[in-house]
Amino acid sequence: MDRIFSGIQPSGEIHIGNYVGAIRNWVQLTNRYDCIYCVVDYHAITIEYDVEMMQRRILDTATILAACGLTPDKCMVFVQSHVPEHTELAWIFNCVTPIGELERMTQFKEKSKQHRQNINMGLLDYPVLQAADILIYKAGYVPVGEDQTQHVELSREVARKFNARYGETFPEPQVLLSTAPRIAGTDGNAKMSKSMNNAIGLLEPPEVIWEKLRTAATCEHRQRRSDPGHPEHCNIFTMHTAFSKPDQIAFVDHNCRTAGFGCIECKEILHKNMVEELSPIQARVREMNKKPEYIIDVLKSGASRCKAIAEKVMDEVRTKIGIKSEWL
Ligand code: AQP
Repeated sequence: MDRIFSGIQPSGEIHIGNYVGAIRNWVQLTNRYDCIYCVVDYHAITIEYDVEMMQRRILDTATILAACGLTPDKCMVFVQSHVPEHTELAWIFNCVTPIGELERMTQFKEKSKQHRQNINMGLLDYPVLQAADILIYKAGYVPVGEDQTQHVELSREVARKFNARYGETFPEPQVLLSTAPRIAGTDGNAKMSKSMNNAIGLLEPPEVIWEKLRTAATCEHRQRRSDPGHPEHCNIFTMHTAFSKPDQIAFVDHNCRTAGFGCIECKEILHKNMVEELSPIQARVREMNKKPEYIIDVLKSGASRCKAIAEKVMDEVRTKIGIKSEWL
């Protein structure tokens, strides 16, 4: 079976962009692939973070993954720092990655603007660690949101450079996009992000979700109720495509274009569908939180299964680059 790898940062509250752009797709893929999913804590320390909160965030993120259906019978889930081979391989990849390739990464440029006080080496090197995350398992496919496609392309470049220098070792991983690869924030423009005040949290109660949807930006051409809208320019419509059934999407599309209903009615339908999908996940999270040892066991077993794979690949890499000491 082909292998899949993907990761999520414990950098804040998981939001519906993470869910429809990545996690929901991850669950579906477990039927067809050997899947490895990771809580990437070393990535999350590239920006300012609350040290006291980190362990809580890691466990909360893993709990959400399990509540969404990513359980050990279907896939491996673990914490990045529990398998140190990731960072070891990243160092080796640093030595084949041109700095210029990293400097042109869109995420690096954006995060450098967002975190002017803390433009650290980790921020620049982020995609190299990501390449190591993927390639330490020789994963062929990486299901991510649209924002991460450039980084996966860089992983391919890193694999090519390593293979050219040291001999065929790594596959060139391919991106797998979900059907909703980019959800904009409630402001309607920027990508919905944990670190921006524009996200709808996966665990938020219905009334909080409604308040965020009610005030969320819609198609700018629709100033009055009688103005026909353009669903293709409306983030609420994008959310419908992620949460509503095909007949409802067609209904919404028609009524928006013909001014058949107002944005509030459109948002009410979305809210109902969103809450219907998120409620069972929220209930499972509440159940899992009553037995925290379950998630700890999931992460421990995930790490030990992944470490076994990663150790073998590192052994091969050390041999290929000439640093394996037989006398040790
Ligand atoms: N708005 C989004 N729409 C679709 N997919 C998204 N993803 C993130 N935001 C959206 C996808 O979710 C997966 C996990 O993301 P991540 O936690 O590794 O980092 P990120 O992309 O940087 O997510 P955030 O929420 O924007 O976090 P911060 O604010 O900490 O940087 C990835 O597959 C991502 O594509």
